[in-house]
Amino acid sequence: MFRDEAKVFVKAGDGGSGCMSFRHEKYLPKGGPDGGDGGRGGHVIFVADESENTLLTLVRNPHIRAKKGGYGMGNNRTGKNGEDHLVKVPVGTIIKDFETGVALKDLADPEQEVIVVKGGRGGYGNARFKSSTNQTPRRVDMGSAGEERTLKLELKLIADVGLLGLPNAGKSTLVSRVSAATPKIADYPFTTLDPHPGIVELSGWRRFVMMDIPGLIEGAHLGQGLGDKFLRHVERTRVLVHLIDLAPDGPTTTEEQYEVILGEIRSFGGGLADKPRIVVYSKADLIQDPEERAEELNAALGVTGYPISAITGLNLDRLLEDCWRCLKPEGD
Ligand SMILES: Nc1nc2c(ncn2[C@@H]2O[C@H](COP(=O)(O)OP(=O)(O)OP(=O)(O)O)[C@@H](O)[C@H]2O)c(=O)[nH]1
Ligand SMILES: [Mg+2]
Repeated sequence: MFRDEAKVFVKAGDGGSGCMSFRHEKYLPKGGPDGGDGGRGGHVIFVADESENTLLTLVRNPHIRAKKGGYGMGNNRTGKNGEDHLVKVPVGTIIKDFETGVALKDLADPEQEVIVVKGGRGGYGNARFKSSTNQTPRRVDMGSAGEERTLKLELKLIADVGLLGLPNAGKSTLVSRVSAATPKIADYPFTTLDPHPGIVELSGWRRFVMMDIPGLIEGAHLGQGLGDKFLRHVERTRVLVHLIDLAPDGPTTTEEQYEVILGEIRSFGGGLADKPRIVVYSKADLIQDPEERAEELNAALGVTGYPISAITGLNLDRLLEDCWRCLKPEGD
């Protein structure tokens, strides 16, 4: 899990001032005070919205102000309440006080909302100050100031797609090619030591998180290599992409590499082996006829993989669309 962050300043609307007014009518020269109260200032409300998926808009517009309440008016009319300012944030946004770091709200569910700063109360008009001893009060209230504070927003992102493969299979290269992430890439095993997320953006505002993890080797469940603890980072993903090197430079064949990973995810348990898994053959640019080799491998392994290349871009769009389809089975 990693975070998108934003720092925002929010200010609710000030309450409108009360009105000073006396009733004057033809046959009622001293009709008494009739100044209405001011309206309440607008609140700033954050609401979790499923169509939002980034805090970027807030990073770019970090000052949010709600409207002031209207002034009170004569004839005992109350001022209009200031319009509330609704801010849509992605589901999963945690709102914290910037100074103290204390969490105010975790907007975990769609449509959930919270008033982060309250609008000021409208001031009393002079009609409120009328008493038996003061029939002509010349006093009104200003209305109180709207609350203000600085907030820190954090968006929890849970990886949607997890990558699996032996060291050097090309996992980090793939993430760096399809997202803005810049993981370390090198031609030696165990380049990646920690899980590393990348945000993949597709046309039509579609977006998902792809998690790059360290390579697995045979016996990882027994602690070989870097072990298999980091598999818990892909345990909650909805789909796995299994990369198999078409041009392995060690003694293990492509077929054996596939079996090694399968064995390790079975040993890890946690339902990992039953998750939807897309098989791809990486580094297609390094061999002569990758399509033919893919068919051969599919027949031998009983899967429906296809070749990809992070260098030439072969089938990368297809892979991302396949990931998306697995993430959105209802087809929206
Ligand atoms: N020709 C070619 N080389 C690739 C491709 N993808 C990755 N490589 C190379 O393969 C090597 C390993 O790539 P990485 O992306 O670091 O592999 P990894 O799976 O992340 O490896 P670990 O982090 O060690 O588990 C690097 O030298 C890459 O340049 C590809 O599509 N074509
Ligand atoms: Mg890597």
